[in-house]
Amino acid sequence: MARALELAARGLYTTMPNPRVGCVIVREGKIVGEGWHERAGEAHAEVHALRQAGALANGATAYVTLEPCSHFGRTPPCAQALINSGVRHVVCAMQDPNPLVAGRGLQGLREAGIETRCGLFENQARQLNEGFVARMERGRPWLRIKSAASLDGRTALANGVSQWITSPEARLDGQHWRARSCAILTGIGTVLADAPRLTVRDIELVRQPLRIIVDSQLRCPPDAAVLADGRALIVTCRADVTRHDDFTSQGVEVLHLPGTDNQVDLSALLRELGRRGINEVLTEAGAQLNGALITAGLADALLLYLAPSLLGSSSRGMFDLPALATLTEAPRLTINSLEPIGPDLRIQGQFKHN
Ligand code: AOF
Ligand code: ZN
Repeated sequence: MARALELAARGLYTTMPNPRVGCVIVREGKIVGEGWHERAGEAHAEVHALRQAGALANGATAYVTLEPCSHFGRTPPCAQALINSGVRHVVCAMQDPNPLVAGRGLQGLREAGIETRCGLFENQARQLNEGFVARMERGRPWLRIKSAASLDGRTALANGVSQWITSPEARLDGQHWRARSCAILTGIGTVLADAPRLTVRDIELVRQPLRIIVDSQLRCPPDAAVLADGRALIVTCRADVTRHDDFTSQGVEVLHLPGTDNQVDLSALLRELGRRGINEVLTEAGAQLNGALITAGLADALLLYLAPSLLGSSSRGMFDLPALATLTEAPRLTINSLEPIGPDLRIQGQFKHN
């Protein structure tokens, strides 16, 4: 299963909106077939592995990082392919949270007389697909907030200067997190202040992540760098369609989402992204949008790069949160990892929702 997880991870940048899945077929202690899902619309992991194993699959054990599917989607059901191959045992890491499958794959295998087990390396399998799992289980994507700051948590000087606080190594690491995401989310403040492109430049991709700009008053300049080379979505409270034309005429979609106090309803936005098959969202935004996402309970994870410098308390902070009266109200996280990246420090945390 550890090997199957390794194979699954090869699809990190390419399987979306599908999950990353790996499969290993073992007979008499030897691997006779391996495969992984490469791209949505193409063969599933099991199909590749079975093809490699050929007749050797007969009587073998298949290890799959996700319950084999039972539905006719873009490809025929893998559970049936496993039954046809003559495998005797199927071990999977986790059930498929897709309501089209949800246990029916395993059930079909059992009914065909195949011995099944589920739950081996389950945590690792869920973590590899936290976006897909989140979308299937709760209807909205996994949302990761990325930020880069000085050791004292400052992201820019008081005059707005922020390039560059962290090292090129940390910025390259950030590119990997963009590449694995279905969408990059930012706010109009960041677009106006930093003119970012928010594209992936150092990793080869099937397609760029969708860039989403929360712009309640539609202040985005139509020639903003973030809108260049397609795949951008502006989310606004302004219903004025003639203003939308400035963007739609260049192929940029404008999504009108009313909210309270003329602020985009972020929860509605995330539900809409879930409906569109977005698994992982990486937020690269300023203190306002970051803070609003955390306050609304929509943030799942934090990816934080800290540079070994101090910018002082007159510099800008990372999160605009409502003033707290007691420490018990503070949003809390668990730390999942702590690693040096070049001269900087990378912290990964997960928000505790209660
Ligand atoms: C598997 N093995 O390798 C993957 C599975 O549109 P389709 O036909 O590709 O089906 C996609 C769904 O199949 C996806 O939502 C998930 O439930 C399952 N993915 N299943 O047996 C695989 N990638
Ligand atoms: Zn399948």
